[in-house]
Amino acid sequence: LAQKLELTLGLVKPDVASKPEVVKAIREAIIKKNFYFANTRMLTLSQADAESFYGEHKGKFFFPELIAFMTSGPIFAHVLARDNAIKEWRALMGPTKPSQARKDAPQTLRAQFGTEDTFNAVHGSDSPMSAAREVGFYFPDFNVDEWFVKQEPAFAK
Ligand code: DGI
Repeated sequence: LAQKLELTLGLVKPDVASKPEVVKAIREAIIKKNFYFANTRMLTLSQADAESFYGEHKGKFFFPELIAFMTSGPIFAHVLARDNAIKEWRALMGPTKPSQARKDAPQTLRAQFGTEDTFNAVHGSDSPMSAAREVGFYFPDFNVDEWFVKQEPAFAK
C-alpha cells in the first residue's frame, strides 16, 4: 500500500557542515533510510535569523551558546520527504544530547557525530506544525502544496 509522503526540515549544523566526510556520511544515512531531498540549500544564519528560528528557547541558560554556535558557520538546510518523515528523521538523529545518545542510541547521527550538549550535529522538526513553520523559514519560495500535486497526484487534494 502506498504511503503518503510527509515533509520535515532537517539541518546539518555548523559543527559538522564544515567536515566533508561527515556531510557525506549524513547524506548517505538519510538516503539509506529512504528519505529523499525535496529541497536543499547551504547558508549561514545571521544573529537575528538564529534568534527567530530558536525563539521558543529565548531566556533559557543555553540560548546564548546555541545562537553563537548556530551562527558560527555555514549550515545545510534540507526538506526531507518520506512517509512519517518527522518521526523517522528524529529517530535517525537520536536524543538531543550526544552523550545520552551514545548511551541509549549509538547508531544515531547525534551519537556518531555530535560532540556535546549544544553541539549536536543535526536538527529536525518535532511536529507537523513546526515542520510547516521551519520549511517556510528556510524555503520561503517553496510551495509545499504545489510540490505535493507534482509529486503525488494520487494524494493531491
Ligand atoms: O529538538 P532538539 O534539537 O532535540 O532539542 P530542543 O528543541 O529542546 O533544543 C534545541 C537545541 O538547543 C538543541 O538541539 C541543543 C540545545 N539544547 C537543548 N537543551 C539543551 C541544549 N544545550 C545545552 N547546552 N543544554 C541543554 O540542556
